[in-house]
Amino acid sequence: MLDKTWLKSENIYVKNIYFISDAHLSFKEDELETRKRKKLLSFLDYIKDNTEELYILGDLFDFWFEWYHVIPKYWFPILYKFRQLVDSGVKINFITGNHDFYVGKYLEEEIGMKCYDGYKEFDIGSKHFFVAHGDGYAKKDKKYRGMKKIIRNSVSIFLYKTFISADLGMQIAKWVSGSSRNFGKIDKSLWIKEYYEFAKNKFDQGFDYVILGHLHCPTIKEQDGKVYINCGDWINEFSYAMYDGKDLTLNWWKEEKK
Ligand SMILES: [Mn+2]
Repeated sequence: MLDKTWLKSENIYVKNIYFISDAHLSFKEDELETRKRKKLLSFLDYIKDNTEELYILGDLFDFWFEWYHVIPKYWFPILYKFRQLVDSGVKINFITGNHDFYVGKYLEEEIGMKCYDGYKEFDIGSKHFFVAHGDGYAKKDKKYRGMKKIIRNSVSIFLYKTFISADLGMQIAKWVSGSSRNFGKIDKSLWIKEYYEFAKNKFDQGFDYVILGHLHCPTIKEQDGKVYINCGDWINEFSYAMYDGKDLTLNWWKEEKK
């Protein structure tokens, strides 16, 4: 394992850590979806051997819901790739977003991801990280926060799992989802400001790096050595954040890298 690690800074050994968000893997099998999945697979292949950890900051799926015995069938090649990464020693952390509707045990038990609801705080060397999807952080998103409480409570989930068959449940999801592609195109300048305010607030609390998603707008802001990044998306941008043990950077995936 040692040959894969490099001495970077502060005398600690670190491999690159990658952060992505908002792939919104959908049920559609059209050209855009095919391209998206292909790009994501090539990215995962690329990072397989030079990363220690991958953070998925939410909205990996347009809709994910697990029944007691059934999971959605659409994204097997990607789930399999995640499993290969885990088997080769990459830690995958999945902080769920508003579209990853109900993440049960499957992704942890069968794929080996670690799933978190909300946010995660952690340290690498002397650096404090705060990462989250970020839904509900903007003022305009408040209405949604109230709705989330109702939809996502354990009683609603129990009822959905028990009384709605998987096929009907996925059909309902198909009817109601599909807005995410346009979400990437609406004007979110106010949201971007509010997210940066949120990050600055976290800087004041002592965090060095704040990484969020949800906005589909790749953004990087630096303030006195502290960095806020919005990961963008894997629909139009194919952007990701990377920490190499020294710097946190925002990058765009170009398949040629392979
Ligand atoms: Mn989102």
